[in-house]
Amino acid sequence: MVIDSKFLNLFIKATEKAAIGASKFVGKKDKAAADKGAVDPMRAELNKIEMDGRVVIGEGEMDEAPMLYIGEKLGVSKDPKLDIAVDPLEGTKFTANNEPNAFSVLAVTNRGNLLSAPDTYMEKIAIGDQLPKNLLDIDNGVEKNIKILAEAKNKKISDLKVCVLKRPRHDQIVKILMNMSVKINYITDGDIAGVLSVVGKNPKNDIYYSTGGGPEGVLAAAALSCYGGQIQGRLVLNNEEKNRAKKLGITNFEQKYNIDDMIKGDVIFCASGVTNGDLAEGVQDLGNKFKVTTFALHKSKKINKIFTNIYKK
Ligand code: VTB
Repeated sequence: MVIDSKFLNLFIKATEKAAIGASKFVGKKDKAAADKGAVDPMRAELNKIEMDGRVVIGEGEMDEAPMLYIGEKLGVSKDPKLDIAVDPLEGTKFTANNEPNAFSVLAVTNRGNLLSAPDTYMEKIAIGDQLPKNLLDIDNGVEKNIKILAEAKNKKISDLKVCVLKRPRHDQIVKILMNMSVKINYITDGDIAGVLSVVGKNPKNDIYYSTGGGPEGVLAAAALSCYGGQIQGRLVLNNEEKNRAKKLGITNFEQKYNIDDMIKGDVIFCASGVTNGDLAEGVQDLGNKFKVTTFALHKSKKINKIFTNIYKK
């Protein structure tokens, strides 16, 4: 079942209003205020949409308002039944410090087609399109995965570019990559854009290889699925998080999720820039109005486009 194209503009409006809300806090060194600045307008817009919407990926679980929490119902109609993944502000740090790559993002599928995962860490490897299905496996380890990828892409290992989230927890991955003379492109935050750097016209990277947020993993998977890219993820859960995962129906805590396990069927994905970034330009304050830019995908309609909209203040 496809998602009606009339919804695309409505969801774009939700991320654009969120981006405007967050943009008021750019450079203000207040991550929490910036996040709330995005959440409130996103919720208000989503609640206007004629749908029976349900948050399956959010910033918290069960009634954790003011965040858009997992299980929250959105919209004003009984149909269509849609599942929504939200990250009202991806890059709270970027926003607080006025750095590039902050954006407001969401993904939408029909009911039951998006993995509902708790807000925990997720190990992730992501690669682009035109590659054999389920080519890589987290349990292969870094060295084997890199060798398999080089062979599948018919590239020299030293020509492969790997995107890594700069964190001490990745020291071992980095050590192996360096020993193999692979090129490493670090990001300091924002691994939705990191994962998406493996697809597009001239992909910046051949693979993303790091542990970041689980919600960000599912959101990135939604976008990747529109390109034919691949991702494999595994949640990283402590005991308390295992209980939270259980409540969302997850029983196998070691499960490796391939892209088809995270996302099925039609997808709408919208990312509106707060600050300038790889996916979209940031919000521009034009005095009496805002100019907002959104990178949007609608899988079934083959839409992959940058939208620009003006909002009166
Ligand atoms: C991850 C990543 C996000 O924050 O959640 C990261 O997926 C937090 O990681 O894209 P640490 O706890 O190691 O700081 C982002 O980079 C930005 O929200």
